[in-house]
Amino acid sequence: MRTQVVIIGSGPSGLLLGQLLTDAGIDNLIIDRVDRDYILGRIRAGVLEAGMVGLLDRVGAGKRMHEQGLVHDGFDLSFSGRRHRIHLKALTGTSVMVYGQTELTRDLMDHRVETGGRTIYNAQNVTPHDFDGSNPYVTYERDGVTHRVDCDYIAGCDGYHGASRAAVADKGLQTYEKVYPFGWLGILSDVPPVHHELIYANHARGFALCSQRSPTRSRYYVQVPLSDKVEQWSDDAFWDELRRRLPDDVAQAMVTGPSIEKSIAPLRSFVAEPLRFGRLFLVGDAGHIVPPTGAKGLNLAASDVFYLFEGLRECYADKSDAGIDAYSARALARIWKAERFSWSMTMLMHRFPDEGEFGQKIQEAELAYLSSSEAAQRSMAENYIGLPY
Ligand code: FAS
Ligand code: PHB
Repeated sequence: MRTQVVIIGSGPSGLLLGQLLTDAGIDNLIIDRVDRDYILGRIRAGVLEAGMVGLLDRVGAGKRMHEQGLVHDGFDLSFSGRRHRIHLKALTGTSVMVYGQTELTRDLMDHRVETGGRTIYNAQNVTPHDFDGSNPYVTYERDGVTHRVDCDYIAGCDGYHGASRAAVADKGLQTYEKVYPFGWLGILSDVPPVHHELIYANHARGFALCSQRSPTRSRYYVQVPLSDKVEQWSDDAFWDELRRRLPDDVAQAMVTGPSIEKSIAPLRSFVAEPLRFGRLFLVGDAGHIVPPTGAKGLNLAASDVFYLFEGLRECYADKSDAGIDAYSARALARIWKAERFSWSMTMLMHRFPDEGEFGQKIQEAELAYLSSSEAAQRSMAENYIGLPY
């Protein structure tokens, strides 16, 4: 089999890139190791920057997002028993869209089928080959048969644990990492959100986040020790701990209910450099990870895809490699700014046991300063809505 671009991974990165390529008349094939239902069963991100919204509209997969998504003009910071709203729209002129990654992925999958895109699911041992040369190819096994796909370029959109970054680990890859001493215990429940916007809570007991998926479906998180197992947490224990970390008015207004999903995600900051190795490119989580505190993970995947697509389009349309030559540096410039913001939000909002009471007081002082300084709020707002591509 031959195609122009093989995309490894059918998550948001792979699907968005695949659709942009299809729309530009560039043949592509997506290969994933699991199937559609497994991918859609993973509950992940919830906040979309305008850049991601614009790309979904550009590829014609934004209809349901506009029908069901929630436009948010701000979010609350909760600390020292009070709340302060960060007025995103008033401070930057831009809002964010609250629309679950699961639904965004579903929309892109459905649109890919409607537009004739090809996806191979349940492919084992997907392996990129000869990407240092001009005739790369990818092999995979399925139903006991080994398949080979020859191509011009390979996009590694296979996430943090994928095969793409592993294939270049000994080819001069440099990695930068910070692992945080806690995780996020997340719950999805069909109860109305406690507030019409998100609430990020700093509390001596630990961080909490009130998010949502719709007017009838809520997404909540509490910081937990890395040693915790999700089985240790009953729904009641979760709700009790969440309410302890919120201001009284919010805790009293909280509507609780049974969890329809409950999981613990570890937090890390991670960047791989460079993001290009010959004709193989690392995209999205394959190249970087951010703690979800800044809602940047999914949105960084969008800007990577934008830069890589522009480069590949130039290769085919203008016979120019300028765009793919610039991809890594261009993407990393935006990635590191998002890594910084996600790190700073995580350091500001979470409890670090080693920092003691002094650390908690410093965080509360910084939040009190932030709530009194329009300049500081504008800085937080412009990073949260997403820096320019
Ligand atoms: P993905 O990991 O989404 O997709 C990679 C795809 O590649 C998967 O379908 C996988 O099956 C496939 N794959 C992997 N290895 C393969 C192989 N060897 N061969 C073939 N296919 C392979 N971001 C936020 O902004 N907010 C959040 O709250 C948030 N929560 C998260 C919670 C968790 C538990 C995780 C893991 C991530 C979270 N993220 C969050 C980040 C997340 O949304 C990512 O940024 C987003 O999924 C990135 O998309 P992709 O780059 O497509 O990678
Ligand atoms: C979510 O709704 O899952 C969510 C929202 C904002 C974040 C992280 C996660 O910063």
